[in-house]
Amino acid sequence: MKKCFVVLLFSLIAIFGTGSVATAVVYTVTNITNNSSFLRGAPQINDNGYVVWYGSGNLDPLDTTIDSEIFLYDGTTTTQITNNSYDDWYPQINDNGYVVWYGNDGSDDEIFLYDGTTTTQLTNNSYSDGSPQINDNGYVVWLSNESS
Ligand SMILES: [Ca+2]
Ligand SMILES: [Ca+2]
Ligand SMILES: [Ca+2]
Repeated sequence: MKKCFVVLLFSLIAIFGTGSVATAVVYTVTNITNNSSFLRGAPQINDNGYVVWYGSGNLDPLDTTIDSEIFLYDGTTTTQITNNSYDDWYPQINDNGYVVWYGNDGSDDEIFLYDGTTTTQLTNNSYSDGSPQINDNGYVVWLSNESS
């Protein structure tokens, strides 16, 4: 058995090592957004194909008073996670579908967490919080500026 494995391994190395096997790469392009909003960006994707980004719920490209919201695409459906009158920015998603981002509470930025059902505000202070990251165990890190 061990012998067979070794033979197979070397065979694979021989095949791929020489680059003699032509492989056809097939791409499928899916257009997740289809609107005229100028305010959208920072898409992130997890290992399950879920995508998050920030964008505007207001589709008027000339309206500069609009604020940004957080969107989640699960491979089939797009869900707007936030719906408020303040800016929400730069979401990050882990492989469990948890999303973190920072948003303004009216005076400064705070960190928010969406667990697939509920949104929880992780910070509540008077200084700036931003750049959150979440790992697959649910740990969140972010940058705080207590002097701002
Ligand atoms: Ca918003
Ligand atoms: Ca804050
Ligand atoms: Ca605050």
